[in-house]
Amino acid sequence: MFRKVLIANRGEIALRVVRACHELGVQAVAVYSEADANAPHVREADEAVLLGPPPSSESYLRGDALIAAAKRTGAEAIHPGYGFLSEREWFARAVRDAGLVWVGPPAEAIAAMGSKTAARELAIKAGTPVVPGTTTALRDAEEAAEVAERFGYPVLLKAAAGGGGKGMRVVHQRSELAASLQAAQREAKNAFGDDAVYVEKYIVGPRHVEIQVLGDQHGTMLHLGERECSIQRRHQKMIEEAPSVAVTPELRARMGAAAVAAARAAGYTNAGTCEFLLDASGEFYFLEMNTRIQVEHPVTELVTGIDLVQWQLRIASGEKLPFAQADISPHGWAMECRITSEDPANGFLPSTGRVRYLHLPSGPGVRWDGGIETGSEITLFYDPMLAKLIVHAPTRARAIERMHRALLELTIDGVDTSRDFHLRMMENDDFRRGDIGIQWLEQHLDELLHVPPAPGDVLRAAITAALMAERDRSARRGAPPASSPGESAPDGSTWLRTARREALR
Ligand code: MV4
Repeated sequence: MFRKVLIANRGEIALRVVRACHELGVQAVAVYSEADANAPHVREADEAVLLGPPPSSESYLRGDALIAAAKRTGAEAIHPGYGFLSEREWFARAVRDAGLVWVGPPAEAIAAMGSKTAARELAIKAGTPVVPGTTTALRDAEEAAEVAERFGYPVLLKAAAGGGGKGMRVVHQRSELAASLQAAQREAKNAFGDDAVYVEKYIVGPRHVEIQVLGDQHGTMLHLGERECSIQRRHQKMIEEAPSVAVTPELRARMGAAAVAAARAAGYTNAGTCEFLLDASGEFYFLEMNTRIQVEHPVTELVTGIDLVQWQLRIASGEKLPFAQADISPHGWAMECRITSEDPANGFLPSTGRVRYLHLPSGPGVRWDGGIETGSEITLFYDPMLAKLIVHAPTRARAIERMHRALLELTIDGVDTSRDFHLRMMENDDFRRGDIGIQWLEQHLDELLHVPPAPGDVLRAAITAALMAERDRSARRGAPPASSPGESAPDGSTWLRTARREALR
């Protein structure tokens, strides 16, 4: 195992990697920008190196500074986390060329999966089902029309260099094709510097189900089952769970084998994820491979009992996986809510400010992977995800109840967050039935959004809550209650429960 590892990231994932390092007896070197000098990931690490000013381009994206910091501190390996430089082939290569170990897949595997058309070709060769479509760039609208005719409308135009939804255009009929192709090519050129666009059959109303894979450098490649990630908005996932209500053990085995085959074909090692669309008839189609540890990895950890970040480090240091596919079976149900500094009631507008007070949920089956604390300054420099609240329970229904309970315990004062949105999700009938697809959230946003109470209502509720808290406080002192209204908090009043807890603090 390494003696020292540099973590080229910030926030909750940097802290997650620090923890894995410490459990393995490895020293952790943090890096930070001027905005993060007091961040928890810096404090929890064994040492830390300042990269530069707050903008990512001058700090966390500076490959040269990261490699120099690793060299200077004597770190033997770099863990990139997710985002930032985690999927840049050039950085994985530069780390290797500097004589350091990259805690991730080989640069060649990142490159192979980086082009969506190359990834499709690879998957096809491996026998992994892909969405019907082409694997080469369209020459013109004539060719696009020919292909569309062959697969039938609607079709989806996609950027070859894309991913994450940029440069995509749905086309419903021939007459729209030429204009949509032009628009997609322009968008692709702007976003990726490459105007290559190809065409796929458009799958209507599918789920997003992804398979976690884990491979060592000795030829073992396993899958760790699926995550259901359909609750997303504008390609930002909000809730993930494992397993998926739509996946039977038989389907899991087939999707798992398909993911393992694609990963093997790419020469993949370490942790990775194959994204699939799963349609209503149970057909699944490979979309792309994420060549990094993902935000939602904890739900897989909770149902499999396998520490993915520890295994990333073990695999990178040359260890062999000691378990086989037959040893892996999901137990119970795990669910994750992404707690972001966005105001759902305001179109998910990013919110900034200082975290004035933070009360974290705990108790049975609750895990908090966070990167904030009381006093943290939330800026617009970085991703709005503050933390992940993750629960594990025997069944999906109990996981939802547990998540609801944990969300009620959570208080974040000072910035607007997605917490209330998640409470409404846990109460939603479609969600509780598992009756959801990738379009569900955007179609149901209005009914989920918190309607702000009238100003008078807020004042009345605050006075009532304060009086009830005062009564409780008097009771604790053994004094007679100030008044004896005899009433208790209305059933399930989160307002009163929170006010009471805060007043008694
Ligand atoms: C699709 C699709 C429907 N049909 N491809 C979105 C981002 C990129 N990973 C691929 N995406 C999609 N590809 C075909 N042929 C629908 C999506 C899609 C989507 C996929 C996964 C999760 C969320 C999504 C939201 C909108 C569209």
